[in-house]
Amino acid sequence: MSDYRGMWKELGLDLESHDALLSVLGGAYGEIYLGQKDRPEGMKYFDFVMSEVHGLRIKELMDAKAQGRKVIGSYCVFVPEELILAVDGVSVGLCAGAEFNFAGAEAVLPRNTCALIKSAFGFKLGKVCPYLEASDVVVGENTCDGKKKSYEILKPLVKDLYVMDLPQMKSDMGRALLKEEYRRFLGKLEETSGRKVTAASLRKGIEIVNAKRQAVKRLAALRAADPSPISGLDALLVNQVFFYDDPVRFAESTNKLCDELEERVKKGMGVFPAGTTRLIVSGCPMAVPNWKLPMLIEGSDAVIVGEESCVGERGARRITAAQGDTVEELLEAITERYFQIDCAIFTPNPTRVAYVQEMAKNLRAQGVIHYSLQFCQPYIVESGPVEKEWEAAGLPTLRLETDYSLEDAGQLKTRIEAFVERLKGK
Ligand code: BJ8
Repeated sequence: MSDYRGMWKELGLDLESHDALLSVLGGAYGEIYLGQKDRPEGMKYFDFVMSEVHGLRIKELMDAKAQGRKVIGSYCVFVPEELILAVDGVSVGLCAGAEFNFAGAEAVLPRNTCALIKSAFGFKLGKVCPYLEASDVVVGENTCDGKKKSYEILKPLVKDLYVMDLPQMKSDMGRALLKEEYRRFLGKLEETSGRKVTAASLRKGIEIVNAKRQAVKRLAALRAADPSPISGLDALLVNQVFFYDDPVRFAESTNKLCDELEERVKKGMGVFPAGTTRLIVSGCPMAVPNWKLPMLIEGSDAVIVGEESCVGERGARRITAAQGDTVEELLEAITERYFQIDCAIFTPNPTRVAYVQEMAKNLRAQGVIHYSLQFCQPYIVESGPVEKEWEAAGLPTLRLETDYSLEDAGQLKTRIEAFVERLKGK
């Protein structure tokens, strides 16, 4: 890695803490990812991205800023990258996947806050997230109560916080609210960038994002093969890099990986032997470097063949119709696409249940692991009814609740192994 210390210092990072974080992250990556057997060659690109996730990619953001482009950071898949690209901005996901400086986070937030929110605060207060420090605007949203209220505390800590007002019901009123919110966000982007959105710039933004979504959809479909040509850990990594990388380069690299995976499928090559127990993970998003659960599952004689998560199918499976000759028509198409996201913050949220069943059928999964972060009310509350429906439909389900620490790893592994045993031969 080149020497980026000058850049990190300029961004106001705490160099000592940041060095410690990178060293832990690098060690965990080496152990969890590089230790896997028979990985596709195409994963080398994603290894490279991860090795430069706080280096080269941040340098690219700084270069973009020097050219007058704005960096927009966010924590939720309801923030449309299409709109950001339409003002020539750069969209980045913000750090929230590691247990870092939780003591600092707990000084300003209740202890019983989910790990994702505590992580975002831990990174901010510990000054170790270059994405956050490089962001010209940080976008929050009133999704769950934890996030909604914590943005009030985040506001004075960041340069410019914009909070999206999102609906909670799939009603006509909810849809209208989402469209008006996206119109307001477009205004904010125009004001921040000094650029006017045109139908052509918005259509181009839609096409770029559609291409990267198509690429991850292609990857998702290839995992229907038995043996699966890629591990769940690697597929998750691709879905995580989705939020950081340049979108055009990401789509190209993912498609190149898929070309290779197609060849593997033709030859019957996989990372795990054919007949390995196939699982879907459904629930809270897993941000980098939250690899704990997939690591435990794939170390328990099972392979993950799909993620029903915002870092996965829930976030990427729908494509926006790039039709329309006016900004208004395209905004309508974007609203239509995002309004279908089946996050547990919606009440009721029936399409999520049905979609997991469809995924299980298409991907030949034998069971579902429902993953909730501790204190995440939306997903924990929803886990009871969804488990009942999946079990009734013949889809065995294991409900797990955890956080980012490794303290419960042994206990989780025992439960996963017992579940995999139950599924053998199904
Ligand atoms: S669209 S899932 S990215 S809100 S884990 S912070 S819900 S208490 S992340 Fe999410 Fe958008 Fe929904 Fe997706 Fe709250 Fe739960 Fe914590 Fe969560």
